[in-house]
Amino acid sequence: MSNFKRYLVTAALPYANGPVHIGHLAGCYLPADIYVRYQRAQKRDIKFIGGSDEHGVPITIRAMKEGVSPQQIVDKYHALIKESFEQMGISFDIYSRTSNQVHHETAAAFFKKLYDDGLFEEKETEQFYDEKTNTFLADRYITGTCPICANPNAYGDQCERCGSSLSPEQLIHPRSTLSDAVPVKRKTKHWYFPLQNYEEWLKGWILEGHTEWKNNVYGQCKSWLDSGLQSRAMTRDSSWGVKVPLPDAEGKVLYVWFDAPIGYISATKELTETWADYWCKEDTKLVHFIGKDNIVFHCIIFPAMLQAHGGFVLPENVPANEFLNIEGDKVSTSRNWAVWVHEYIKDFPGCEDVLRYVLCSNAPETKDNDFTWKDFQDRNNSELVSIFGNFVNRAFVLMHKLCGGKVPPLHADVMDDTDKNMLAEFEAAKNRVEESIENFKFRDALFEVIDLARKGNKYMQEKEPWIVAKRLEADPAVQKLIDNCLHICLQLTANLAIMINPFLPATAKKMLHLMKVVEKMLDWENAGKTKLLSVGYSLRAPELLFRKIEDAEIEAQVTKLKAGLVKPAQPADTKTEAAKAADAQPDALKEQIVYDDFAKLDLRVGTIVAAEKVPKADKLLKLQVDLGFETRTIVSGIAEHFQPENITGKQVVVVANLAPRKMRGIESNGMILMAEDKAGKLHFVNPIDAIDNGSSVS
Ligand code: B3M
Ligand code: ZN
Repeated sequence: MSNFKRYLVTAALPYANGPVHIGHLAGCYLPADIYVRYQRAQKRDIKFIGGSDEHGVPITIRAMKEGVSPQQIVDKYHALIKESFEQMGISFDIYSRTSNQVHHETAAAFFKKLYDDGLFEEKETEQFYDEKTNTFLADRYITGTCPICANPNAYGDQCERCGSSLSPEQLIHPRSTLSDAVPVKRKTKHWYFPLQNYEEWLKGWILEGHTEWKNNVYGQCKSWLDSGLQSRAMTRDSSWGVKVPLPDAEGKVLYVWFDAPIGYISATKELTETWADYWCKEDTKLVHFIGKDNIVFHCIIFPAMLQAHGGFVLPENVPANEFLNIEGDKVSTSRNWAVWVHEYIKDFPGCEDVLRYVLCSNAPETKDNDFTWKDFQDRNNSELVSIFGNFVNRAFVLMHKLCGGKVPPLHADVMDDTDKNMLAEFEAAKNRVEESIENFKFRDALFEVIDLARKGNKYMQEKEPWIVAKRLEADPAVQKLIDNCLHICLQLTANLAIMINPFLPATAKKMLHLMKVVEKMLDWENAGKTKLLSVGYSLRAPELLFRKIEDAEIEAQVTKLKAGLVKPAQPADTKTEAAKAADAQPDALKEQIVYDDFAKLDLRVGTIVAAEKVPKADKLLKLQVDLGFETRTIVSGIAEHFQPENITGKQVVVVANLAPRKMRGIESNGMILMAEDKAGKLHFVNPIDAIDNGSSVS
């Protein structure tokens, strides 16, 4: 069906600075594993590559905070993450780490080749430096008072209170988050990769060549490419990472996003001597599974690096997922709002497949989705237990009761349309599952498998072999009807095992055990077949595949989640009762104003007529807003919440008399009003009915 001879599948390398949570699983590891297990069952030549990302600022910061070395941090979390993946059945062919020797050599050689080919620009710039800890500070690691709203805890790149996008220079009383020192400016030299030189090539390769990529992925690539690419520094000042392999580069390491994707290549080298077949031969299908925050790195930067280096295949697809929220709120590791995989495994031993099931059937494939414990319970109890598990269990119980514990024969002379239709469903379901998996639609694929079990239940209900059995004494010939029903139900059970295997591998194993067949039966070529279990073969006594999940277990999880939530740091408890009561309000109100203060604002309705990303600013969109009497350029800090293409045509409320302000070199003339919900998500504030642009709001 495809021209590819071999598959190379990667799943994003998680930073080894903390455990993995279920959002990680749903975002990329589970879909990758399903895809790989399916391809293995298809007998395709495939390698599944994973590993820990052990470099970069997140690791060094964590180490500094815990007062240990970066090596101690990565050793601890690499082991923990690896174990969580194993227990969840994520079946990597190798789970490596970027602190390995092979990786250091591979990444350094990659850099050196680009350097020797003259593909980097060398630039000296001034950057903020913390003299206490001897570190250059990324913008995020500088805080200070916001010049716009006086928030004392604004970051060097953004004020989270007023949403302004800032540069560290603008902060009043800047401090290093590492030591509280006042940062100073220092000159430093770095090597930049001129992405703009690959822009035309990338446009052709992605925008014209890969229109089949998922909308969320294609859309993000398009908006990056449309707003123009720029040079990016590929080195950093740090002692932790892959050393820059040049003589005059003391204290410099490769930028973590330069070295990490090369980690896929290094890990393949570690795995097999034939690594170059996978990485360099055109008939390899390379697929990167990632979360949406990694799209630009895997679709634009890494491919440009591979192209610049030459000799490597490019990703054929990058099926990135969106995010999974928890109980209506964004996952936040700093607030500890997350369901940690290693804790789930402890709390629900033997229920790994249940989590796989829930995360796949609710996967954020096209938009952000929500995980709730209630939904987890419902899907387990009403789908896994009541549909899938129940069907298999009934088939086994009845076969023991009515057919002597053996696979009964199929009697062609008494087959009716219901039997024939049921048998025809095997192949039809298999085709649908196959098609969905090949197209990275894992939710649909899983739904088809459950639906097949649902049809099995319906079929059994229609045939009612337990009722037919009551006529046996009077009419022994009805045994044939009973045989046919259970023969078909057992063959269906075998099919369900094959089709559920990529999704719920432990469940498929249990089913093999019940049917006393070998693992070979799970080969995909057997899916759709109607004679998998031989007539007369005796099968084991029934055992339940899934257990019910009780209300109390769910309540305990919700309580644990809420209790673990880390509240933003509060000063020592010296507050009056009144102040405490005020704190209990969702957001303390600002100081009182008089009407004249309000009347100074000129609020107008406008329509966004164009929107694009601001290059090099993750948070900013440049908007053109039609105010009726004129169209204005407004720069707004909403890029992490909205895609440009989704907001044109929207009406908004604009503060129309705000003094102009330059952001990233663009003059912004006004501000649009947004509402922020508890989860930190932004929503437009606009008139309920479309009205004329320029209408005033008061
Ligand atoms: N470690 C970012 C992340 O965990 C990064 C992925 C690297 S993939 C090469 O989201
Ligand atoms: Zn502010």
